[in-house]
Amino acid sequence: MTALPLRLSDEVANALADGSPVVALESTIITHGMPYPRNLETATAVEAETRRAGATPATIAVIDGVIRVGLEAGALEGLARARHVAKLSRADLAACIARGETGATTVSATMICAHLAGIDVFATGGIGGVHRGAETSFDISADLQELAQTPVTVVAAGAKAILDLPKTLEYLETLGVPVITVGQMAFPAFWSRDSGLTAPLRMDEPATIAAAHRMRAALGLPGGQLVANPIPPEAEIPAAVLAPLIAQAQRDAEAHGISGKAVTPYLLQRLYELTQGRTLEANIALVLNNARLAARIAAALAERTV
Ligand code: PSU
Ligand code: MN
Repeated sequence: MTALPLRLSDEVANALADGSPVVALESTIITHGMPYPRNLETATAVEAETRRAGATPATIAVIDGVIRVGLEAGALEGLARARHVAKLSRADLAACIARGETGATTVSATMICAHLAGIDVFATGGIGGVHRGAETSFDISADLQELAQTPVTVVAAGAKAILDLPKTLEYLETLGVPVITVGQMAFPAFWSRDSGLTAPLRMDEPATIAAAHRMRAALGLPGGQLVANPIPPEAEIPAAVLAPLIAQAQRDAEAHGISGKAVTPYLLQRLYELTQGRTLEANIALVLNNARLAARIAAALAERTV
């Protein structure tokens, strides 16, 4: 049998052995979602925020063919500074490991690795989804299928607003993925609090979200949950401000023939330029907010006494 190259940091291994709360964090947001050095500052701040909120952070990446769960400062900095790091989803994970290579994990690959390590809760910025024009491009993020298969509760500020959000919600419904908003019925749109769409479920208490997570397992249902946590009001960029800029970024992507894995990083970078950096500030605020909520959900899951 092939040995599983999975290495937990001492801190994460101890927390899991104790049954204390652990929150998984992804690495593609560091390598492909934000520019250096803000990416490194953000990754460090998200880990600190997770600790402050009472959970152990476990940032996940593949380094030299080993799945690392919990990165020490040097490894985090190496990833943040590196250029042309591979972006790993479910499809790429085994090949990267087998070749002894390094790659950043997207939501889908992070869910797989978190589950292998025994971590139930994961915080990110915004999940991938159905892209605009998917009816011709067929561009649908592997994140959605992963939510249908892997039992990890993912806290995000909705799906990224560069996507086709109505189609993303339809697709999640088809796949049987619970979409749960917190504090409001409106499905949030990443940099904005309200997408104009109503979410199928609302749960304001971390304990309820934790109970629903356990109940899926008890029912024998595969897959996780998407917890859609709106960006804090003071950090949001109104959807009306962003709409024309997202359309512009979309046109630019088409004009430059951007496709495949490059689409999301290109659109995020283009919106950063078109908003003079405002989207990055909002992205940082929403990730911190998601880490806080994820820590509370992980704490509620860890509280079980029997
Ligand atoms: N959240 C962010 N920024 C990001 C991402 C999430 O705030 O860059 C990453 C995640 O890794 C997610 C990926 O899985 O974007 C989606 O990529 P794609 O659309 O190619 O599936
Ligand atoms: Mn894609």
